[in-house]
This record gives sequence, C-alpha cells and structure tokens, in this order.
Amino acid sequence: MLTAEDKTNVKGLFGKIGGAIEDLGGEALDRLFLAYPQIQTYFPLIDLHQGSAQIKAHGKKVAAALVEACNHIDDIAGALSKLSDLHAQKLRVDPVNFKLLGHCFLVVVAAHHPSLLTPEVHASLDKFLCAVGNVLTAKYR
Ligand code: HEG
Repeated sequence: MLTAEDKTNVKGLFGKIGGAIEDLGGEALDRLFLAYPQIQTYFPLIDLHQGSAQIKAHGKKVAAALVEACNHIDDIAGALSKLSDLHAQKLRVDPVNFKLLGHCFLVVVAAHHPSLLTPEVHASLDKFLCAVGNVLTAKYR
C-alpha cells in the first residue's frame, strides 16, 4: 500500500527527473539484459546490445508507462489496464522479472540522481515499482 507520503515522494522524484526518465528507462533495460541474461529470451526480435537504438526505444516506452502510473498513482491498475492484459495474458512474463527490472531502475536512478534518492524516497520508489509490477502480473488467471 502506498501511503500519502510515498505518493508525494514518487511524484516529487519524477517531477525532478523530468524528461530524462526516458534515458533512465533504456539504461535500466541495458542493466537488466546484462545482469540477468535469461530475460533476453523474452525479446527475440530486439537488438539487445548495450545502448542499441531498439533498447533505447523500448526504454522510452517503459518510462512513459511509469510516468503514466505516477500521474494516476491512485489508480495504477486502471491506468495500466491494457499493459496488464499484454504482460499477463499475451507476453506471460514470469513475475520475478518485474522485481529485477524494478531493481535495475532503482539502481539507475541512484547512479544518476544520488542526492534525490534519500532513504525515504528510495523506499517509496521501491514500493511504487512493486505496485506497478503487481498490476502488470495481476491478470494471469
Ligand atoms: Mg514490458 C512491451 C512496459 C516490464 C517484457 N512493456 C512493453 C510495452 C510497455 C511496457 C509500455 C510496449 C507495449 C506496446 O507496445 O503496446 N514493461 C513495461 C513496464 C514494466 C515492464 C512499465 C515494468 C515496470 N516487460 C517487463 C518485464 C519484461 C517485459 C519485466 C520481461 C522480462 N514488455 C516485454 C516484452 C514486450 C513489452 C517482451 C514486447 C516487446 C516488443 O514489442 O517487442
């Protein structure tokens, strides 16, 4: 459950990161594919070399979805409903992978914005990413 303080923290963080979040999405994916190579099997059609144009493009989409979730933080399930259908029913991504991507995203935020990621914001961002992952894996049955 995201508290009112978590929501404020996440909105504040996203506001400060601004448009740069698109690049963070791509970097998080670079780390995901390098650190956890088994995940590559979900993306047979993408050029998975670090920094590739396709990873950047996909990172933008992931980042946009995170921004959408942040903008509708009181109804993440509603905001990401179509994406939830896609991931759970079509792509059938093993839920553990959302924790790995969330972790990579958190690391990238820490690397680029160390001063923004206070322990409180860290905890709130972690909870937010977890909430997004839960929504994207909620429709398996
Ligand atoms: Mg997913 C497509 C967002 C985790 C595998 N993902 C997409 C798309 C978005 C998105 C916005 C594009 C949808 C479209 O084109 O209509 N993904 C998204 C978020 C998160 C996430 C916000 C978690 C924070 N995705 C995720 C994970 C995996 C995965 C953990 C697998 C390990 N996503 C995946 C695949 C596709 C998408 C295989 C299709 C890629 C393609 O079109 O080639």
